[in-house]
Amino acid sequence: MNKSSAISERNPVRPRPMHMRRAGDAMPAHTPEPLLRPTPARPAPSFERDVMLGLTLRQKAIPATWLYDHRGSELFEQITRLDAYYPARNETRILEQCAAQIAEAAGPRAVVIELGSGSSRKTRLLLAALDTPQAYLPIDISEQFLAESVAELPSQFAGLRVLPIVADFTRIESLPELALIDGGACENGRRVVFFPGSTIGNFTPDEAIGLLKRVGQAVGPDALLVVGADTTQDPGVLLAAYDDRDGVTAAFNLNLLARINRELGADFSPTAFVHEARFNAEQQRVEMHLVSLYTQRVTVCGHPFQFAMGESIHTENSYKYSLLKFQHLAARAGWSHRQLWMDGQSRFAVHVLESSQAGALRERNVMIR
Ligand code: AVJ
Repeated sequence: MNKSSAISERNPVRPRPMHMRRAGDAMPAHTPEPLLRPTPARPAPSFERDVMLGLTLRQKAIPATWLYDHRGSELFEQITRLDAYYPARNETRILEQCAAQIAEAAGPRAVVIELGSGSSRKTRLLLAALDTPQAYLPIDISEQFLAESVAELPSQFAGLRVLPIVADFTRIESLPELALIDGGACENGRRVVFFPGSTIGNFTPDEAIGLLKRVGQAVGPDALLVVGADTTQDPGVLLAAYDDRDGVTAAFNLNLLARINRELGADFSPTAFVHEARFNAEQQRVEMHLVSLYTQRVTVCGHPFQFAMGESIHTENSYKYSLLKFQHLAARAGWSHRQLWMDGQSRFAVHVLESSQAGALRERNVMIR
């Protein structure tokens, strides 16, 4: 089943495209609601602070979130179309096969919340399979990329409320927007948290447990969590995926230096650093680094930072979880196994979890203003 047929089967009546509309035609009933911006209750994470602090560490390191400015989001989108980048392809295949069963588990009138929605491409598979989904809340850190990505959704899914939220989803516990979906609580079905792409792998296992706990508290009991996790351990496959021959991943990683130069007035030379992907077998993770080709000094926000030849800035971790290891981690965060799918190459897993019984006693943690 291809995406477009899935979409048109579910929504046989589509509004006429813009260019075919006549003056006087009514606007489509649903357009995405305005982007919800950080409120004072949610202090913006600081790029400057993270970079300045990260460059003073013994192993220099910058949190991976900062890779995703508009250009970074575009480059990542290009990565997902590379032959070597199996996670996106394999996960899409899984979702094509299992979306109907996830939809059955979710039931009618679901509210879909996506963590780090990016292009929202995979979400369309889920939305198309769901029985009259009520609302979609994509959370992403890149404002413009988010706006572009969801612009067409309301016309493709009639009756779907689209509420894009510009935020760092790791702070989900302080998203007052979640309270908005309680407006029509009685008509809403289950909350389905969609967390594809193995983004969970960007966190250390302890951070991942903390995040999944906070997600559970934010969405309340009886929610479903659909999460994609890369299970691959073969260094050959991994290194080809994270250091592609076309240099797209290298450009994605190096874009961080261009962003620091632009936004923090730094003088990184883009040719003085190279992208490197390493498989850390002990930690079962792929690491991305930017390696200094020679001894050099770089100025960021007026402060000098020294680099030895071969010294690196660690820019990303991508943990790879066996099925059992991931289920164990999720259980420690209060989520129990419900469904599980893998692709034919056994490289990628889509786990469907539900808030475990104990979770039903947990308090809802939403702010109501
Ligand atoms: C979007 C974080 C899941 O770790 O595979 C792709 C990012 N980095 N190639 C991943 C990424 C290098 C990707 N995630």
